[in-house]
Amino acid sequence: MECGNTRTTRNGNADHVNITRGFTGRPRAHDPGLPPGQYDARDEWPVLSAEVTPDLAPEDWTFRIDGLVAEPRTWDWEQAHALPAAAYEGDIHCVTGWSKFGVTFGGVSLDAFLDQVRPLPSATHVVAYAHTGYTTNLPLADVTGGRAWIAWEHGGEALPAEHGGPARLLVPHLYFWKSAKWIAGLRLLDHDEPGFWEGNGYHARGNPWEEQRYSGD
Ligand SMILES: Nc1nc2c(c(=O)[nH]1)N[C@H]1C(S)=C(S)[C@@H](COP(=O)(O)O)O[C@H]1N2
Ligand SMILES: [Mo]
Repeated sequence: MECGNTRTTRNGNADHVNITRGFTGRPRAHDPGLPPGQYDARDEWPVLSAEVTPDLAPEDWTFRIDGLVAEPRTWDWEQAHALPAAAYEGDIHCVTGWSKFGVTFGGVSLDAFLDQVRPLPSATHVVAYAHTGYTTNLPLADVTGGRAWIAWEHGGEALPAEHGGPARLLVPHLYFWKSAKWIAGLRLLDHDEPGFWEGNGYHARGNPWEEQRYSGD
């Protein structure tokens, strides 16, 4: 976690950092911004989907939060966009090895949604689920405090469908499989419940700085 904070500070200077890296030709594997075992994908942004990309129009997109909350609720596209806009500029890390520096996403902080449903004190974990059925579990603490977003823009453009558009979950301090594409909702629970990859041997939390790739790491 201390590494995550260091990165956040550096992220304010992402352009400078990238230029410096290019001029010095520093070996990518030694870049202190890269979590262990990761490489810099530079201009590549691989698509990793267990499902076929759904044909989901913004008018058909909804986002729901239920489970251990005082007031379960569903937002449509317009209602979600009425919440305060929030952006992320920083890095993302896929468990298959690629990382990207200085990516920008736009959307709304998950805190803004959670404030409206008011999580109960008993809530400790969430299962995020997609409109396609993909699921992933996270500690509630990992999606609060300004560290998680519902994102519908990338680089100032609408998020492409193959990358989760109209909207995806973004939890960039954890491995990117936690950032469910085509996000449909969060269910708040009083226990941890493995999602799709976690049920197939991947780590329950997935902190890239501690290289939590597989269960037991
Ligand atoms: N719905 C859904 N979300 C998903 C996935 C998926 O297969 N389905 N793959 C995860 C994984 S393993 C990664 S690395 C990222 C990939 O996002 P990208 O395709 O935009 O790079 O999405 C995550 N979210
Ligand atoms: Mo991934």
